[in-house]
Amino acid sequence: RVMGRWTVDVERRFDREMETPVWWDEAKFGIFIHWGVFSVPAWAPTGYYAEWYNWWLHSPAEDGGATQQHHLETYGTNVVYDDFIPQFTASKFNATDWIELFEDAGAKYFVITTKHHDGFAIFDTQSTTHRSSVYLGPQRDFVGELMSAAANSTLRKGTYFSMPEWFSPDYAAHGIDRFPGGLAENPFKPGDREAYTGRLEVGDYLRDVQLAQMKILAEQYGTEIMWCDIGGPNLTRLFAPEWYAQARKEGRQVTLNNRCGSHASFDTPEFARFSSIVPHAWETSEGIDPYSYGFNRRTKPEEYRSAEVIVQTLVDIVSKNGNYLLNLGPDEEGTIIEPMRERLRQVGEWLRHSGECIYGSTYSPLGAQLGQLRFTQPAGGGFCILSLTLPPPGSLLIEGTRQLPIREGDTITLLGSGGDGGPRALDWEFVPAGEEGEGGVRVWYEEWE
Ligand code: FUL
Repeated sequence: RVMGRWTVDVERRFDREMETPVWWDEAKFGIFIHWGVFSVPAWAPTGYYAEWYNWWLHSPAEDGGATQQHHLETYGTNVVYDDFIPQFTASKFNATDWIELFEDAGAKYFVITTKHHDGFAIFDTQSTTHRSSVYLGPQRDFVGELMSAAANSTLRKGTYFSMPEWFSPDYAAHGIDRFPGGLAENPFKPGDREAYTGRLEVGDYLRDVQLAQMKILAEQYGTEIMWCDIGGPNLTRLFAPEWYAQARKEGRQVTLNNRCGSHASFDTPEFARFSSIVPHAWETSEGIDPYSYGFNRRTKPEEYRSAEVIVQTLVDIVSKNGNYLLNLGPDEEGTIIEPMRERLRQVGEWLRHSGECIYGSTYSPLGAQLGQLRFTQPAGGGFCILSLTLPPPGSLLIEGTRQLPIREGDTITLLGSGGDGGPRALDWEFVPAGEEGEGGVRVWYEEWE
């Protein structure tokens, strides 16, 4: 961290319909949770999302028939997706434990799947439908439990919400029959489509299910991020202005992503990130499992992103003005398995000593990167140099004196390497252009900790 005299205000947001809240801009790191009935089979071929289980089951052309084959071998023809509902026991779910884990990881917010494309909700859907964990299976309101536990924490609360219900006849009534293949071609017992367990009579899917549920999440669960998924027919134009107005009245700042259909305030690249600074608000989401959001028993824990890779990704994203929403897939009992926890705690350790270069920072007018180095501008002034790789012990030459706003007398510290885990002051010197290329600043240290 360089403490100098040089700080420039950067314009963080423009060209969105709505601005993101200040707390969201400052938060940088969030935890995404994909959890639901798909956590029971928890299976997909490598490279495919496990939370799409029911989709692949009925779309053999898309995954080479792998899911159908797995299903027939494991469960036979007599088990359909809704038969998994009773096995979604959540018997080990402990909201406080999850919240503590997210805090230990250094996350500042979370977003949980309140209802995925399978239409099975884990909050109280009241009279919109009873296809929910409150009325079926464990008969518990998991979103409610998590929101209550979060109330005693520093975390901001977000709700993932699928705009469509792929297999719902009510959604199909909008002319989008997303049940591929049709029943006749299914090798399974008939009735999984017709049953659509928990469905109630409603007049119109968009008004009586989709919009009504968004209002429930906003008004009764106090969500601060409405993280809609995949767009399609929607009534967000009716939902958003009211929600924003109400939040403003209550002195709260809320936000809605670009998948709700209108009133977007941030972009959501998926398993992807921008390679240069993008000044409007954006957030990358991806799994700790490198192929899936939902828990996939096939993925070996060694394949999970390591703490090192997670920190590198976070640093890279933040240097380009993004947020990082790292996803975990708990199992059907509500357990977040130890290999995931371990990695999260390690990420938290790094953030505890170097978080000042992340939280509340902005991208740097120096540009985002120089080789393996990334730059951010912390709220307290000066700037941060973050190396994605461990430089050899001895010294590090930061090239390009012309761009580097370092002056004689400025202080450079190595965060997390002092005796008490705090910063340690380092010697540094200017290197003139010449033998060592264009010159720059050489920072000395004995060894990396
Ligand atoms: C996608 C969904 O289809 C995935 O299952 C996942 O929820 C991701 C965040 O958004 O579009």
